Amino acid sequence: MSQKVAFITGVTGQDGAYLSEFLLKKDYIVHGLKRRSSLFNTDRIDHLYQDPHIENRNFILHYGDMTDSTNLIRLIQEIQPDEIYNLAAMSHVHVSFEMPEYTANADGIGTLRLLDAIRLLGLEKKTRIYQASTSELYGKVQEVPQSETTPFYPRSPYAVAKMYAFWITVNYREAYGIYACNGILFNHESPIRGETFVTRKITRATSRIALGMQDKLYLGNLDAKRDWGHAKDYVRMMWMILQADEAEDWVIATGKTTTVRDFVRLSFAEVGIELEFKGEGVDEKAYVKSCSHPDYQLEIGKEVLAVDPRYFRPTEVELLIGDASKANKKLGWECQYDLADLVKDMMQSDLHLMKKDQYLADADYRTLNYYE
Ligand code: NDP
Ligand code: GDR
Repeated sequence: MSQKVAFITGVTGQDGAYLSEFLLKKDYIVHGLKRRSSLFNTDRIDHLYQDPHIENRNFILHYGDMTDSTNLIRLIQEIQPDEIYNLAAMSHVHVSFEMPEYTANADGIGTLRLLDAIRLLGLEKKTRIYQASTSELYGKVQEVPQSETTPFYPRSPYAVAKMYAFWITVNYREAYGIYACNGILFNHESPIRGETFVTRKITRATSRIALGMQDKLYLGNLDAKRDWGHAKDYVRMMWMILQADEAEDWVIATGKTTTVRDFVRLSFAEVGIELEFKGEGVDEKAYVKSCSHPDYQLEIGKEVLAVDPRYFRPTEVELLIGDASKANKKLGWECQYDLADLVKDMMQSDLHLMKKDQYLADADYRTLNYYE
């Protein structure tokens, strides 16, 4: 049988990197869409890089952008993919309030551009497409846990753009018979999660604080609750969704929810530091209560966390908890990582990275000190 061909948009992102690894292991030829940038932006996939001068490569990158139809049509014509995974997006909820029009264009209309390219090129029967939909669609709480039948109530320009993408995917499936599916994925994290999402911001800062490289962590809403899984479990499900007999929409989640505050507690616990939270709302702070790890000794009573309202969102999603029983039953999908495994994995990786940073700083090399 000939090798399957996949086209991944957003290949340089967290999920794009894990999905590329996963598909290459399954002997796919993987094509990825990357944006032109003034600096290298392929850190997460550099280990998969293949010299363009060698023949028969199975990992091939192309320049492009979700806002450029001609580019997408040409690439899909050239690649003739069996499967498209549309992971590209301006994916930061808070930033989408600053860039609503661009977010609508890339995340909403970008999806239409891909679907319409399939139709225009007559690939309706050949090419299957996965759309990266999101638990942000549920927004304001209507029902818990949230499943495929829970109504949507988006609460950000990002979620509204993703709602257009969700429905245009359903529409092209129904109107043109394209095998097009939405994976409604709840938050999933990993050691290569973008540094400005809350989990990674916390594990990076916890590592730096434990190593004496940073005094304090500033966060926004500590009460928000998220259903956090590991990205490695979730990319496996993206593939399973496109192998199912019928094109459908699927919720992927762990079924457990945790506050941002408890994620902070768990991260500090990984370096043996117990925290005490005091105060409420914008006045809430966290202090070191005890240190049990010989390598990470901070002053007892030291303030290590404060709330900064700049991280509050104009409209917030307070509670997400998913019901993935359809995927569990029909596709046999199950998580291999729980929250404790996830926090451990992220903390181990960030401690290692921050120690490297510290080493470079001690040797008088300039280090990047930006932590939003
Ligand atoms: P990331 O932010 O890590 O990656 C996003 C990717 O999209 C990057 O490769 C980025 O490129 C690329 N991208 C952004 N804008 C454009 C554009 N205009 N044209 C082409 N490429 C673009 O996201 P994740 O990997 O975490 O998420 C993958 C997808 O899944 C996203 O669509 C996200 O909205 C969605 N999702 C994510 C969840 C999560 O918890 N991680 C949960 C549910 C849905 P560059 O590297 O150059 O910035
Ligand atoms: P989210 O992820 O908005 O759920 O979107 P994020 O990690 O940004 O926020 C989660 C919750 O933490 C609260 N929070 C903070 N968030 C950030 N980024 N920075 C802070 O300092 C901070 N303090 C508190 C937020 O208010 C929020 O309630 C992610 C993205 O990956 C989307 O692309 C994806 O669709 C959804 O997950 C599912």
